[in-house]
Amino acid sequence: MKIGFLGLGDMGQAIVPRFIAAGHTATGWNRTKEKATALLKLGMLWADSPREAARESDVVFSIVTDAAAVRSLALGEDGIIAGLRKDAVYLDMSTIDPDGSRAIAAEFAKAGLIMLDAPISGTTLTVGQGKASLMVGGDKAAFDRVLPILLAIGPNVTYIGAQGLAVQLKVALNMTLVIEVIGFCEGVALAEKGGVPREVAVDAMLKSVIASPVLHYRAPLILEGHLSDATYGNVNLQQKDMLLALDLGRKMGVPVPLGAAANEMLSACRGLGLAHHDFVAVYEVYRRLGGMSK
Ligand code: NA7
Repeated sequence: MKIGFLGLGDMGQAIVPRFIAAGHTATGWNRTKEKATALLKLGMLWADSPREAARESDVVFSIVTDAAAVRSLALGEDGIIAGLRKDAVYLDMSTIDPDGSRAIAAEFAKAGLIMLDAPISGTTLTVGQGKASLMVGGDKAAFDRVLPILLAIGPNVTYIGAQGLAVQLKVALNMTLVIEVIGFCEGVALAEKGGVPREVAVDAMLKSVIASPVLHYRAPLILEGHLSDATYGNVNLQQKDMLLALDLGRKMGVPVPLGAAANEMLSACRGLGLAHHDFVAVYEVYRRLGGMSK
């Protein structure tokens, strides 16, 4: 199949090679062209605009930072909407607010075109391992048509329901993930201040019932300390999703007190100049609050 791919940030760069490896033809575009260099060497073709990428494609994906970015590349003058064929399908994989996603999909529907919300849960690491999971909302028949292509990303593809419900779920999932990891940081800090070496605390906790995939792959970053360059999701990106969750909770009348507390810890990371580190930098915040020396 011919695939158009817009947004070659960390996630896009991890996903496109999976399509190429599965034998699809990928045509990519990114606002900053330099980021495409490695993918072009892998065989990805370049398009000069989202419209051009969409024109020749059977399926078009985007994955960019926020709703404003999705709007600009989907609905702009040279956007996907200007190039997408009626028999093609557009899937946005970004984590954005459900209403914003539905509003963009409504513009496609008005033009007789199909857009699905298809956020991905995973990191560059889990995408590379084929372990990321995809949630899809919108037209079920279109979902059934693109399912074989989605399986190139990973085996866990779930149809969630109507337009916007997949991003609704994704925001809830990311909030849960952040609370879980920050809870782990809090527990390790408590053990460490009491005299348990950090490695021993982390090792024992990962052998206990609280262990989970996300704790397993982030725990090494906690052991290295916040100065590690590795990042699966920096503080700014995670806080974007926490703010989406807090906003949804407020609008719908669903209290999310643990989400609010976790979000405050992300603000503390930013205040300490740790915004571009993986959000396990929260561990460093606990260490400083708890009076632990380096
Ligand atoms: P990155 O690595 O920060 O990449 C962000 C991407 O979004 C990158 O391709 C950016 O282009 C692009 N971007 C950001 N703003 C715009 C605008 N205004 N117009 C066009 N393109 C834009 O993020 P990830 O890949 O980790 O995550 C992307 C999404 O998936 C996000 O919603 C996560 O929550 C999940 P650039 O290279 O800066 O020109």
